[in-house]
Amino acid sequence: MAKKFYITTPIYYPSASPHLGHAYCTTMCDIIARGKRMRGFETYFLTGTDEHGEKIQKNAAACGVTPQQFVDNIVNNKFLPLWNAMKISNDDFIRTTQPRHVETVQKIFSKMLEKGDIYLSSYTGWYCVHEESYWTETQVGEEHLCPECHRPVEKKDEPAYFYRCSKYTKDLLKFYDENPTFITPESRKNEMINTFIKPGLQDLCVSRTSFDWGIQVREDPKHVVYVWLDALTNYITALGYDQADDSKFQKFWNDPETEIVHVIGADITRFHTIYWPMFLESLGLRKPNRIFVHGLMMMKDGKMSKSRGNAISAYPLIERYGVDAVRYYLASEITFGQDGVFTPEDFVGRINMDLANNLGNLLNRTVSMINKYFGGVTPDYVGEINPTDKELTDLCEKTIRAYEALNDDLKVTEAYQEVMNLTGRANKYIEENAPWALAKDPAKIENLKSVMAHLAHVLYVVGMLMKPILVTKSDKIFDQLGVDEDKRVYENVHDLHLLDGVKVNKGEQLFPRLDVEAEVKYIADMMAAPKEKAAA
Ligand code: ME8
Repeated sequence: MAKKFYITTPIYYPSASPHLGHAYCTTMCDIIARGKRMRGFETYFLTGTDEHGEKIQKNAAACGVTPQQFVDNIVNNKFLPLWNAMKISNDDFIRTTQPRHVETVQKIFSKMLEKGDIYLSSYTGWYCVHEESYWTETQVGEEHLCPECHRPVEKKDEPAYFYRCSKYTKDLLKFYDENPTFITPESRKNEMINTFIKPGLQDLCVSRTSFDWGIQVREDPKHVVYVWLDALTNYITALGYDQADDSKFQKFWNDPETEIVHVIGADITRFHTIYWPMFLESLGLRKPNRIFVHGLMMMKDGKMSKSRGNAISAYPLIERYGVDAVRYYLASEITFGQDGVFTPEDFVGRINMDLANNLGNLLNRTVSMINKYFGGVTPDYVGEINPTDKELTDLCEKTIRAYEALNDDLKVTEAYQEVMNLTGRANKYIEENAPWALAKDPAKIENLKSVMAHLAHVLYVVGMLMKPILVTKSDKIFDQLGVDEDKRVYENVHDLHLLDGVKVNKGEQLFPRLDVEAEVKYIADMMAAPKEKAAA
């Protein structure tokens, strides 16, 4: 039976257009999902938008439209077209204003209420609209600033429902201990324990009465459900939890064999690693296998964010350099799990070095030589003839194994680095064997054939392993190698004879080399252009 895999992105706030940071997270999840599907895992990939809350209500009011009109506009005109342009292969798109979600959140709230995990009390404290979070007197300090985003907070005093965190704190710590990879990287776990759990976790305020753009509490309609309780549950409501057809929920959540991964940014670790496991415990449901915390994409002047107005969009980059190049840059330049800084120099340099020089060149040289020396027909693979033939075939197998293991461990950047290393080794193999010299010596014809067969095999392997990133260019590699559509399958990476006697087709440069100075200037100008700023 196929192994099952469920992966999710955060559901983003549709308060403004998504920027390259959002595109980063969604693209990484897409690369992981495509990789798993390609390798035969039964995969479900979810993304969506988090549409309730005071921030959205205020943004909509500022634009003179209803909150629903506001979010519809941003989702339909900004998010969905971007995911389309980035070739995101999500299986579903959840919007928290959809009835399937709203009704299920109401049921979830009722269950928690019935169980005594949620109780009515009143809240007096400091509230940050931007973070949709309450803070204590100590946390906001004398200046009354939000400890998270440093904006001024507002004093609030309202009746509110609370979630009884105290009931589950001990279980949570036990769960962390028993599941050491639940929070990755591990440093994030220590941060959560030391900053939030050890000082004593307060019960969480899970309803609001000061605005109404949210999911109504059925039992007490002047309350709306706190946006984070609403949002986190998307991971199960989208699968049909507690709905008439819950077959996806049974398959991708309830089955203990399914691997469940939530990928999030560091800014929302607390909600996913502390409250979400507790909510699941309340519902008697299993927890995800992993909360993978990726780093933030920064600009030279700090975190890229909508409200700072320093965010850049993925669109102009896709238009000029193509979706494959942008996806490759995102996956390779920033080690998954660490922060990274976007600079035009790194962007152009990365594409030139890896895609144009390393991969593009290997394809170009190989196809040209098969044309020149063998009339365009790839010679049969006949075993190891040249001194480094075996090393190269062994490296192919080793790369495939490392690629699978690293990807399964979510070390995505490292996995694709292995593929680039193989590509680099193949370019070196050309230099070592100097086919142009072999071609001059009729006694070396078998050596020359072997070099071409080996190179074609490496290119097939590289094309296949890169497919989750190079969503259009991998097929161009296969086109140039002459691989039939039905032979473009993952299992064939081990088949050394796949390309025996196959006719190659010389095509265009896979990734034309970029003029560094001109392109760096182009991107820098684009970054300097005035940008849409979030109303929040
Ligand atoms: O927090 N670099 O939504 P959000 C990398 N609705 N990733 C970034 C980024 C950056 N500069 N900026 C944002 C919310 N992200 C909630 C989530 S989930 C149940 C609810 C990514 O629109 C990153 O993954 O503020 C971050 O966690 C997410 O966008 C936050 O998106």
